[in-house]
Amino acid sequence: MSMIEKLIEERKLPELLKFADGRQVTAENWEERRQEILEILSLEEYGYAPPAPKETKVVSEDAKMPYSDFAGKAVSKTLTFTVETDCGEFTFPATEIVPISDKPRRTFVLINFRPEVPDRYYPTEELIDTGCAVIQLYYNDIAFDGRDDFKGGIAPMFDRKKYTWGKIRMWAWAASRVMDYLQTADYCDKEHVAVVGHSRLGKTALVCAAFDTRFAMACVNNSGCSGDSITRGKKGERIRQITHNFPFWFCDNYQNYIDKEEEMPFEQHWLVAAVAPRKVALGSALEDEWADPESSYLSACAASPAWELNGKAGFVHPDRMPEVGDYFAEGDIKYHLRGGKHFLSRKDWAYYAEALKSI
Ligand code: GTR
Repeated sequence: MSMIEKLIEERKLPELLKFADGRQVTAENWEERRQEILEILSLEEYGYAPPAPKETKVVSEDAKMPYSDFAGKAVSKTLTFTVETDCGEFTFPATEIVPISDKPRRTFVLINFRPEVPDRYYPTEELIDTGCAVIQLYYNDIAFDGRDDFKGGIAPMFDRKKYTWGKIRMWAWAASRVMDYLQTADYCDKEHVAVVGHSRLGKTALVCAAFDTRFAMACVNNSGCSGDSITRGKKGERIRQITHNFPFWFCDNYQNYIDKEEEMPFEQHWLVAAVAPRKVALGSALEDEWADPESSYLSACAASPAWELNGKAGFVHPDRMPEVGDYFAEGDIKYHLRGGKHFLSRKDWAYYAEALKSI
């Protein structure tokens, strides 16, 4: 047994490639297993979301931006989207920065903490230089990231008895509405759209791509607890702390596993695997102990069989833990460990842009 296999075995993870009824998962029934995983994660962790609306309408476009057009290299626009909900219309904005080119642009959907462009998590000019478009939504425009008894944003637009979604799923759902729009956007290379987010929004990006197969890749930065990090044996943040500080990110059932991680009928590597056979790019930072880089890396290792099953490479990595500067990009799961703290840095973006251009 390899060193990594041993470390994974010590975590006593629930089986990824076995159905709840004990059947073995094969390449042929992987999609059925993927649906089962998504069902369990909806029931136990993130809650159920309403179905996609019939239409995501662009109701206004504002081409005026306070930052000009980035030396004439890109066109920027703020769009306003409207969707029909069970309680009337819900409207939210998003800002796109599209490099000027006559070819379709690979596109990032960035779920961000602030609406401004540029932003400290959005190095705009560097990204324009990669040739990729970015469309950014601001998470508080969808649902307020705080205790509001689900009274603001999209939350009260649906019956909570029916749809138990926590805010992570609400933000992810909105990113899927941006994807609805991208299906109609001339500039967008529809086969190469990635969803990207950092920290709580890294968790969101991973959830979004797991549920929405139109995304070719999820770029998941420092997502940690309830994101890409395996929960069993995890250091730093655990279910107790995250559900105490941010109960509204999840459905209520998740609280059943406070200090009972070993009883969870699921694990976070299942969420990573639910993106298979598409791509995932995971990013960790050495000093981000709260997220626990080791548990993210082992999660990538443990998720890999979902790709291997489909005859794909999965996660290609050496038989050791990662070191600062490592970037394992060969397989379908890409992973990097950079130095420094919890942040979505230019360095992380450089890896994600390289990954999106390579797929
Ligand atoms: C922390 C939270 C983490 C992470 C982070 C962030 O307070 O405990 O799970 O999501 O916030 O989003 O910056």
